[in-house]
Amino acid sequence: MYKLTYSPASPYVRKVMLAAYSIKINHEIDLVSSENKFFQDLKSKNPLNKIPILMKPNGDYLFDSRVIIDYFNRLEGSLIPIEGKERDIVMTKCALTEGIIDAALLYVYSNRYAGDSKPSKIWQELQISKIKHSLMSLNLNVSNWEILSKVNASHIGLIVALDYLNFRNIFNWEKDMKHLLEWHEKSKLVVPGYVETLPKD
Ligand SMILES: N[C@@H](CCC(=O)N[C@@H](CS)C(=O)NCC(=O)O)C(=O)O
Repeated sequence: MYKLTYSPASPYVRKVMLAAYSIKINHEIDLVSSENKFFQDLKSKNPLNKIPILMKPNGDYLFDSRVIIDYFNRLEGSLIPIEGKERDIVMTKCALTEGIIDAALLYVYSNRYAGDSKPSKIWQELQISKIKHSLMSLNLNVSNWEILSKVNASHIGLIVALDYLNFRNIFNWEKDMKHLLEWHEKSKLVVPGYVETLPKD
């Protein structure tokens, strides 16, 4: 069995889990949550002290979510094209969705780690503007994101990013982004593990 550091709210963990569902290895993964005594041990494998970390059955471990998904792709091959222009396109799309998730998390952390001060409005607005610009661009180009045969890593990234924005009430994109909303409504029906991995506190 694989072991995966787990938090039900983490968008990066969700990406990994959706990738695992997609290549049908979700049943081979033991989710190690923070109550488990093995959690800190596993987490300490990453000096950055971040999750997710995946431990393979042979004891090797991998982080971060991008590296884990790349590893899954080598097991099965449908998540990221192996080479050529198609690979560049999917990787670039992944980078965009990753950037949205990163900005959303930086926004959440600006509140969570403000201590006794007020969170920086400038910082928060900067993150929101990155999210907003990205979603506006996606709303215009979402026809290029259609899930044709199999779900790939960029579809997973976008689904996770949109759900995380809703989950943390960061930015109400559904109101103005009609095409993106249609994509989301349609895509969530075909992404394996979508409901099982919805974020929760
Ligand atoms: N680039 C990393 C980001 C991972 C990340 O930031 N995880 C969050 C949880 S959602 C975390 O561990 N945060 C704790 C921290 O930043 O100290 C990935 O793709 O896995």
